[in-house]
Amino acid sequence: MNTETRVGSCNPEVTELVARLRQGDVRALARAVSLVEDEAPSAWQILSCCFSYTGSAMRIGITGSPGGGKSTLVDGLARRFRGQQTTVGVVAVDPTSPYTGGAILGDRIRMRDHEADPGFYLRSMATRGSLGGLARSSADVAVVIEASGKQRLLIETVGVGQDEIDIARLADVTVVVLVPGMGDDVQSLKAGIMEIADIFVVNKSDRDGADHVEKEVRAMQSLAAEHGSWIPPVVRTIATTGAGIEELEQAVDQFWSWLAQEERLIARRETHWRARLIDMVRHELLRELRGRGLSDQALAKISHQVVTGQQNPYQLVPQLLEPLIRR
Ligand SMILES: Nc1nc2c(ncn2[C@@H]2O[C@H](COP(=O)(O)OP(=O)(O)OP(=O)(O)O)[C@@H](O)[C@H]2O)c(=O)[nH]1
Ligand SMILES: [Mg+2]
Repeated sequence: MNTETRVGSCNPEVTELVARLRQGDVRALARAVSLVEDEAPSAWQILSCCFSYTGSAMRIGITGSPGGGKSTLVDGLARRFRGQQTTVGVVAVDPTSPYTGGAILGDRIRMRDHEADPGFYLRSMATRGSLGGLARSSADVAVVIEASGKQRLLIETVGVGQDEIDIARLADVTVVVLVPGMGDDVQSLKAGIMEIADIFVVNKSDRDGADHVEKEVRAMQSLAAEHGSWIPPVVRTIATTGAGIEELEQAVDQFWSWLAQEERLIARRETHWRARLIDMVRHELLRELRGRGLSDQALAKISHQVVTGQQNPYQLVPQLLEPLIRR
């Protein structure tokens, strides 16, 4: 299929915007990302248009405790990749958290170096109130950034909630960042986050206790029932000096090679898409219903009626869906 026919299925404005971002126009890319993030009316078309250009980038998720040095590691990896002429996109999901504060500012200062580099693009995203909304919008933003031709995507999230774990799950390679001083806390980290690790990083290894954290991880691994044939390695880093970044890159490459075998990457992406497709359908259905008057206010009213016995939810839901079903 040639490029023109694929892009041609979108309206002229979107086609032009996507063509521009594909040619490396950073402003077009920033605009497309904003439209997608804001769920503007053209968002769907932009995504539909961009999707054809995705699938070949390596997506690396970096997650872990707040302030663990994730952004510094992302920066270090990005620099290495750029040094090899590999283009890089970063989606930094900022928790706008009470934990570290100023993280966005930190990211901006560090990333200023990359500003003039057309092979690098960073987007910081703030957490939204809507449940699951952040995972979806970061996945969508990643689609647009990848369509601009970035070969590697780094997705940073704080592994504090299910939402963030869902985001990390969108990656092909998930790096979980731990730090010394967590001690027995490794076990108390959200179980989910430990399970999604393909690679563990013990960052801030310049501090005491890196051994201890590594031991904790190993102990946990030996208890885990099923590993498959990949046992997540533990890489020690000092992100601020760059120590261990090369080893981290090697671990990422090794995992990527492992994924390429036996169609593991395809299987992994299929699992991700299964979850995303369900989420997309659910989201679109709800959006459709909201467009037909199911506002928050209406929802509150109906809920009240359900509680007071004036409405039967088992009759109501089919009624709500009825107009959406074409027979
Ligand atoms: N000593 C030491 N400090 C580090 C290291 N890596 C990062 N830091 C510092 O730790 C602080 C937090 O680093 P960030 O990279 O912003 O951490 P983060 O995980 O992205 O933080 P949030 O996004 O707010 O969760 C900064 O002051 C870094 O300079 C390290 O290896 N050793
Ligand atoms: Mg950060």
